[in-house]
Amino acid sequence: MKLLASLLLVAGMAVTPVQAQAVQAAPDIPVASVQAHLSEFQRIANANGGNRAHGRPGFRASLDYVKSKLDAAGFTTRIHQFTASGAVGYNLIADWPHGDANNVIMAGGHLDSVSRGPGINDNGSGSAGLLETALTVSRQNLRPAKQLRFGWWGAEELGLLGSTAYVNSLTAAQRAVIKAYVNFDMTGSPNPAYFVYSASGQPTGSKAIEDLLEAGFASRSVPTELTSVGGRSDHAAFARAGIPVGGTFSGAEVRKTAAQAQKWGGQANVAFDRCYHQACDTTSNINATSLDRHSDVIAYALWSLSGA
Ligand code: DPN
Ligand code: CA
Ligand code: ZN
Repeated sequence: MKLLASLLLVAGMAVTPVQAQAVQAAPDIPVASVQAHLSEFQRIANANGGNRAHGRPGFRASLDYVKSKLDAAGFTTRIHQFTASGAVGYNLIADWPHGDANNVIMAGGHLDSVSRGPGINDNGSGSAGLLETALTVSRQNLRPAKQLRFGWWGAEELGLLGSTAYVNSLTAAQRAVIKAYVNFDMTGSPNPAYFVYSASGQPTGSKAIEDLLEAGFASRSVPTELTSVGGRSDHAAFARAGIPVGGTFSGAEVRKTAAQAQKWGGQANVAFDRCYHQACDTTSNINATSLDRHSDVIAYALWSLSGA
């Protein structure tokens, strides 16, 4: 059965059903703490030529910051090294060493910025929300039924290179234990949307994860829309490997419609993120309400998926 499941996963056919089983209420992630991580990413960019890009010192400094917080909180961390575009790249993998290691729930986002700016919304926001969620797991001394694993990816901006290198480094058996991957890339857009990745837009898009993320926003009375993000972020590497995926997104270069402005507030006919991939993607380019809500949904999803 195990071998058959692995073979099917390699063939990209099997989608393991994801079971949501919230036992303990998900915590409220403190947005001030998420913002403090963003300030640190901004400080790191300022001290390293204005960016946190692949192959540049600001990327490695960002990774070292996240890793030191996780190590102090009791995570088992590992730096996964790869080479891309002639430079050494790094992914940071952090396991909460509790729960069933044969049933792993994974959450991640990219930690690199483009070279033009500090990348605070793209993707300091998702990175910081994931970090604060992980630290909350530790603070609560969570004992989930399934094992929780977090990933911070390098070289996403060059074509999902870090997440792809990580997935490619896993054996079929190691892939098979990952029952779900949820991705958080851009969660604090200044003119925000509350998008959930559409399950139908992915080879292994999971309706169960889509439903769960929608329920997370609904629990805070936030209306959502589904969006087809296709292969534009790191979930794609996991989807290609047959792992059920989902995620949330507050929008990038596309303009908010009048109907969306009515529903979510903000400005119609203005991009969700006017500073997308620009030097102005700084800590001023963050909507705190969006950052707060998306970060709370990270926790909502992980508590539920892991059977916390
Ligand atoms: N992946 C983002 C980027 O790095 O440019 C943009 C994006 C994020 C697009 C999430 C779709 C969904
Ligand atoms: Ca919160
Ligand atoms: Zn980007």
